Amino acid sequence: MKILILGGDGYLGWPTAMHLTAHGHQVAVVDNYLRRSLGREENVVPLVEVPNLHQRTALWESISGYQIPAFIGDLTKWEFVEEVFREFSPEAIIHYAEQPAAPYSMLNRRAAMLTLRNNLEVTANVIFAVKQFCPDAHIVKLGTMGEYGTPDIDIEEGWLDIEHKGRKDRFLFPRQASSLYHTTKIMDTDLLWYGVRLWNLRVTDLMQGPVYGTETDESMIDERLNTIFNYDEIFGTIVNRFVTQAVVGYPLTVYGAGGQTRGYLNIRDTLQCVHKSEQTPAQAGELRIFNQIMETFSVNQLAEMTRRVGQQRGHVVEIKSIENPRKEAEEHYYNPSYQGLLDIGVEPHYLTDEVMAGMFEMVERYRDNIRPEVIFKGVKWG
Ligand code: USQ
Repeated sequence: MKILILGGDGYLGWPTAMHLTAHGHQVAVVDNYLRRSLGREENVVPLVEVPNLHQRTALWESISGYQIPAFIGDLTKWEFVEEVFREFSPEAIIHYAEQPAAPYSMLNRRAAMLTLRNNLEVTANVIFAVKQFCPDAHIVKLGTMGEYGTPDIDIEEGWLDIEHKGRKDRFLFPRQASSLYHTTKIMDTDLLWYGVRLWNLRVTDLMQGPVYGTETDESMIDERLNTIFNYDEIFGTIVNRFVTQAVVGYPLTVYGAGGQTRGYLNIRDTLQCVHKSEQTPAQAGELRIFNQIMETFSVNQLAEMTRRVGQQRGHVVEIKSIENPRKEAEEHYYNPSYQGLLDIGVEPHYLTDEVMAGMFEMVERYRDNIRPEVIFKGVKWG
């Protein structure tokens, strides 16, 4: 298959590109380095600097023999989108090309507008490009579990059957995000649903939870192939952050009561989920939605686990509840379904003490790079 990966320089995009070529696909990547430049503007850097996309693809080719053409440009610009789709003619598109951080979207009005514009314009351009250049191509889009929020009922996989005044119909599951980033993902889902209804597009929308880790089969070949690992408040996700905090002796930043429960997954499972989705595509005229998580944890459970594993490795780990900078429920019901991806063959990797110890090992190697001042900035939702 010819697969175009949008956002191919990111935390998930680059490992996906290597993984899919290693599984026999012809892959091209597109990126405008937005995430890198926003990080520089906010004065945060990943734990380890990674090579640029041209250097990464050249390195991967020299090691594996697989070529990955890289298009550098901005997918909000239609001329560039046209050029990429004309030149590569994809059969599947994996769309990660978005501003990915909830805290970034809540920094200020400018960051909020950048997130709204970038995410919605890229998604709309992808829909128009598929309609015009490759209407049979399968779009695999990365959404988020945060689209659902934390409702007081079970969360279904994307859809809800409703009976109202004696009649029944099926609707998108109600969505209510907490950050503006998560709100753009809701709007993306709506745009995709529109493209599916109007133009018969085939779409899989993956409602992904927070991802942890960096290690994949391909990155293990050479550490220069590693993906970015952020531990700062803006771009870092909780498990990656807690492990880094434990290594540097920074008290684990539990926001508020710590009962916030989310579905989590190993980065290896992101690759599996995307790969399996692409292998069993949605039908023309179908918006297929999967909840992309493998297990659930509360913030307190993750903090306890980090302390346990950290102490076993000789770190002194303190847990500290701090005032929650976000506006979110700190104790709530949470019961999402997540069967669909298992049904198409995904085999979960769970967050065990051993897996977390592997993350500690990597972070300990780069301990001297950790900058404690970026761990907490206090970006407020209010
Ligand atoms: N949290 C803490 N302490 C911290 C960091 C986070 O208590 O130091 C809490 C947050 O308040 C939240 C939970 O941990 O309740 C998860 O936060 P996160 O920063 O790991 O994840 P989030 O901001 O929700 O966003 C991340 C990814 C995003 C993805 C989303 C999936 O950055 O791209 O869409 O996870 S989900 O959370 O299911 O919406």
